[in-house]
Amino acid sequence: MKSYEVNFDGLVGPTHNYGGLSYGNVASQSNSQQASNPKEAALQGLAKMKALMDMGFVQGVLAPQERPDVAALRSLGFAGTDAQVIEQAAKQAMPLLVASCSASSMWVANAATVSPSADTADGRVHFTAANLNCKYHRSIEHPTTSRVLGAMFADQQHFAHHAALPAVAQFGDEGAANHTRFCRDYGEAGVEFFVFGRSAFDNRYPAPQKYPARQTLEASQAVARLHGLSDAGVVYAQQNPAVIDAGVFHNDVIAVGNGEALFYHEDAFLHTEAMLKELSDKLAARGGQFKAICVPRSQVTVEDAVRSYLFNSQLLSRADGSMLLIVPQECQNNERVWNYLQGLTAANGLIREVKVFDLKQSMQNGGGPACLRLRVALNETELAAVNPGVIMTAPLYGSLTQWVQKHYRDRMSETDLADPQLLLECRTALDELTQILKLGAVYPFQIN
Ligand code: SUG
Repeated sequence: MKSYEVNFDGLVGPTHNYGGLSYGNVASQSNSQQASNPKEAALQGLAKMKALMDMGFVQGVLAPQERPDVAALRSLGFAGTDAQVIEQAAKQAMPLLVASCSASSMWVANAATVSPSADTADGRVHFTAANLNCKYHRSIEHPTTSRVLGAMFADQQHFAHHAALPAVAQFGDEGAANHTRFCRDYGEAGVEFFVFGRSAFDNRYPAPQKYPARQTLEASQAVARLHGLSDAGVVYAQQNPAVIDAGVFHNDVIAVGNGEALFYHEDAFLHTEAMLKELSDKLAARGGQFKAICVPRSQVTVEDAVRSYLFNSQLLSRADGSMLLIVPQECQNNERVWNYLQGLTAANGLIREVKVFDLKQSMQNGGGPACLRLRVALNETELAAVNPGVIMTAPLYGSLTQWVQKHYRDRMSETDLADPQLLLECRTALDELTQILKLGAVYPFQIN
């Protein structure tokens, strides 16, 4: 049976703004308080989805969340009508209003960890929503994420959904941003690669000194257990704490994998040799041949990687077995990174082509091409069981573009977030979106 890796991209929400909310994420910190352009952000994201669809990849779309999150503000003690809740929060605790307005759910690589049916004990595709509990503005995403994923992958015969792990730092889970899967073919059993930043219960693992390590070993192990993965199909590795302190807040800022290949920076991991050997041995036992493509620090520094987001790229398989790398424009703007990429494709190795996308609006908050997509490997039967409303087509692209043009503002600053009219605009837009994507009622304002 034919299998696919489907990329579900997060649609940027109408409140996209630069709140400076993510300590440890260099772009988020350095663009704090700048005015954003939500309309442009959403159109840039849609252009990438359309381009991948036009290249022949199966592309899906994941809906944004209801923001401002009035219920979250109410749980923090603000009361009255919705407009009064927003007004009070703006007066008394602007940082909380900003957090409750974040469009951060667009980075759907953090929405969940997904294990394809070929890897799981019960033969279903498993999803665990990420608790994202390192940052308040992201910790409020998972209930709606679970409802949206449930509406997209509703068929219980094929899809199993797990609630987010306990919301404490010891089980900090950032979803697929720290998870990659290696396989010979998407439909065959593979090796799932979980990368953690620290251990919560075992102090033999070193931790970063400056910035938080968002993913714990214990969270990764819990997800592997929930999904029914076998030891033969799992490898755990620790991120180098020094790169977390240099701004690599997720593993997908320093490494990306696809098929049998891992493309990574020389400084990405601890105990790299042992880790590569384990990946290679476990993949070989499943009939695959592991290929490691290491980018040396002499050519691209960790700082270059963080600035350009070279590794936050999408590594995609082409029909002839070679691979294509989707990178953000910031890679072209960095001379060393661009030279490296020219050399890489000229060498005629596994990665033969690089395509550049303008995702500046998202990049300024630390979200590149890979952050914007959640990969779900599906066989033909499973793909047929996905809610067809969320699979990208030319007409859907047309409808979503028109929807953005109609509902989105082209400028958003802190004062705009305090405008109670924004809440009404967002709810009107999202209500229409759930009809376009045939999701049913998934938002708090639709179900309460
Ligand atoms: O969690 N930025 C996101 C970026 C997530 C990128 N995802 C992956 N690498 N997979 C984060 O730090 C910034 C929001 C703000 O500052 O307004 C933010 O949440």
